[in-house]
Amino acid sequence: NPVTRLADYQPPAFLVPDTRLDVDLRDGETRVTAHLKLERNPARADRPDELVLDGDHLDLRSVVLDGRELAPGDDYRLEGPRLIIPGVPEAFSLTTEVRIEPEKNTALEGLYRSNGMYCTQCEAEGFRRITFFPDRPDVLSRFTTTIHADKGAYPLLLSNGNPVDAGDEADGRHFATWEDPFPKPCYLFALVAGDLACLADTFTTASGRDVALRLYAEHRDLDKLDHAMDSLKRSMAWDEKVFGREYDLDIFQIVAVSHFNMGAMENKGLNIFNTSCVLAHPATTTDAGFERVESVVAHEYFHNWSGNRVTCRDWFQLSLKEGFTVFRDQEFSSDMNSRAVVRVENVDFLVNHQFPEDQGPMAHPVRPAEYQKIDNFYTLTVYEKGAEIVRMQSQLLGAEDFRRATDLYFERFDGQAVTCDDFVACMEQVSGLDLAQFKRWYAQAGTPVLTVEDEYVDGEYRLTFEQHTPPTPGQPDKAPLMVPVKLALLDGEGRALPLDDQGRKETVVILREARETRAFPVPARPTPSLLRGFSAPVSLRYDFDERQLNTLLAHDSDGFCRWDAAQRLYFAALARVVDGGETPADQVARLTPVIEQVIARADEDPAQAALLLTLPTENAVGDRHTPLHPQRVHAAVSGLRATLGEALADAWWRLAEGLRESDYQGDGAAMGRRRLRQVALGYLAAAAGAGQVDPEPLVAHLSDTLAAPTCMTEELGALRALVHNRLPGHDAALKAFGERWKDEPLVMDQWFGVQATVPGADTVDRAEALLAHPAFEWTLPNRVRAVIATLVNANPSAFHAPDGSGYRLFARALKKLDGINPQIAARLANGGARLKRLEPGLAQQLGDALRDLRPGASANLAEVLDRILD
Ligand code: B3K
Ligand code: ZN
Repeated sequence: NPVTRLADYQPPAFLVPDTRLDVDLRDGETRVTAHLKLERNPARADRPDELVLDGDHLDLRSVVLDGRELAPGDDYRLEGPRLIIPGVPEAFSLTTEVRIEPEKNTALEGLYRSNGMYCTQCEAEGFRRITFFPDRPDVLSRFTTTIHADKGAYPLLLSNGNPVDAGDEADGRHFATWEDPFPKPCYLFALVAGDLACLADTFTTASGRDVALRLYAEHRDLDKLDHAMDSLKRSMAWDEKVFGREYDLDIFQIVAVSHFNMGAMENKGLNIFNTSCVLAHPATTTDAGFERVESVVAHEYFHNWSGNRVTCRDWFQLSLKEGFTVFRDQEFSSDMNSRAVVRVENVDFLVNHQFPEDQGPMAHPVRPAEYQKIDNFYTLTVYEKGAEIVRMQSQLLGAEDFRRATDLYFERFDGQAVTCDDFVACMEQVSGLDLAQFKRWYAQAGTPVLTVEDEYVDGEYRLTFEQHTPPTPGQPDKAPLMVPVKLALLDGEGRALPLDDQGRKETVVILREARETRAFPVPARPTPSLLRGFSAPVSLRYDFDERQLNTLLAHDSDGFCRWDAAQRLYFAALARVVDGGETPADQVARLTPVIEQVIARADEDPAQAALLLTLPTENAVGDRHTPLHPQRVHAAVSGLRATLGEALADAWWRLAEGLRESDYQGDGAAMGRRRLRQVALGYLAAAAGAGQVDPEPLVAHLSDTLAAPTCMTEELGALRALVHNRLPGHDAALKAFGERWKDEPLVMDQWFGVQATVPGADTVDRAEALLAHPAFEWTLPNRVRAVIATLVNANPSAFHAPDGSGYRLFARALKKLDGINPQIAARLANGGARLKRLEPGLAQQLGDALRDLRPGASANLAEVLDRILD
């Protein structure tokens, strides 16, 4: 695979101020004519006289330069996927005509078909599958797009910008022309042709302009668009208020498509969404689904400024738009919901998904220095750790200066393609801070470990911080980072102590050295509340004793620290079972008082209580034990859940009954209550499944819920409890559910997912059967994720089946998918990243299965396999 390096960046040789596209859609034969205005880029001193355009899967029919048709071989040549025209003038026009086959495009990149509609996905390098073009984010062009198609089959023709012309053509065909006044890189191009239903609304911007809002989906899904519309309007208002960003076109459109490689795409004025991230209805969508729609709608909308108006110079800068936009959507969700709960959810996700990435073979900096396939770098590191880096800057500057800095950033770089350095420079200019050392966060991979030790002498509490970032692939040595550590000190009653003369009870220590000590004059040895709000994305090591953790859990005003204390108590209990030879029952006496206390206060914030009562996942526990014995970890976690289910059965029943709703409510408080109820039911079901309590009353309760559910959260929760714990009647319930929802693909994804996550090695056989189910489609990424990705990533006791059958299924699926959709195959392959941590017998089997895939693997898949295996 060829490697692209940040150090080799050169500005483009030619600019494309204007692009006119003519797309003639005909089933089996689509023609794309591109009229480009090109001119030499003055920023390129070496003045190359060859024009090089990217192209992929294009059948080139003609090339016309300044009105003269060029001859293949003499006037231009095709070199691999590129079109090369030597000896071009300073400024010229170029028209190319190509044929493409969207119907055969299962990679879902470029122009393709999904359920009878045409749509596009161009980021990162998909535009080259539509026409020849300098397919790089620093070439910004003004696009005018004309689409022609059969009017009956495709009454709706959409592209970026504003509609400027439309009309009928011969043979029952029609056309529409769209003009986007904002110069943009081609990765933001989009086109849709289909027969879709529309939900329309308007939004009046702060300056009084009316924007038409249109959401499109298949006709049967028209009733599932209200939540997305509501989320969109709230996003638009929020971005005006919080970031001063107003929408800029007269129309904003979102189209839902069922075949989509990821969540959604921020194409200028025409976002395209995976149906799973836009459709929502209480009967078919869980509360988590509603939250996801809200945040993804916001995220893509926010890109209009952070990504589109100001875009990336090159793909190494991806986090410039993604990290910043994730930060923006997290802040939006915090303002729309409970800030403390959203913060814990975001940290939980980062720590349990991004940290493992940063500690494994795929570790890379937030701004990578090189890649083989950029598709493989749309990672949790670029997105989530990137968001934490922006968050730290926002905290270092404070709210006011941060806003001034983002204003400066948007103003200074509007219409430009820029770098992460440009972003940080705005922070520095406004605040006067020197962020040179801080910028190591962008360049250095790996999770920093922050070890804290303390002593109390002569009325002084001394904290010593030691930071160390372990080596990652290609980066053996790390330099100290700038680490903001927000902290408080709690007294015996859990009250925060004054830390200085002004009586402040919270402070931020900014670490710069490998080892530093800070002293605080306090009357007695306190309990430290460290890394409040998760002020830096580090792994904190401090030897908390159980009494301190109980104090933090009971009294800390910081939501993250409370949750972290609970997690530490659970991890410690599980470690005593996994490695210490104790049993789950041995943990009950220590954990039940803690849990009872959380339950007693659950009314205050049921959603937060649900988070505090949730045990760590098997993956999270497994990542703390080397070598990894997945079955041992599974036995410990499921054993503890069942044991706590039994020991606290009365309390769980009180919650489950007390929180049961008679009518559906969609507000946040109701969602919090449902969430806590599901946690309670989960404990009871685990106990019933393990035979530790009589299953009969619970089965009756769950069956009642399934017979008349108030919403999908309740219905799916009841199904999962029955099926995962193999309770009486689980098969019949699955069957009934599958029958009831067979025409709702997104619900069927859940149905597949529930079955693929039944704990136990025999689920591999079950998964094989699911792959043979008539509703399983290899070309539908949501379905592939529902069965295979959930098995691999969320069901360790099945994936790591002792006989290696999980690994063989994994390898077979990767091979099959690689021929259909290499991006999806490569993403799924990351599920093998724990290989080196596995106990030797399993590591051998997984390695053997993956090594067999290397010959003939796509560039996407090969890059991931190489990292995992080498
Ligand atoms: N920018 C897109 C992701 C594109 C992924 C291309 N493989 C969605 C988002 O982050 O908003
Ligand atoms: Zn994004």
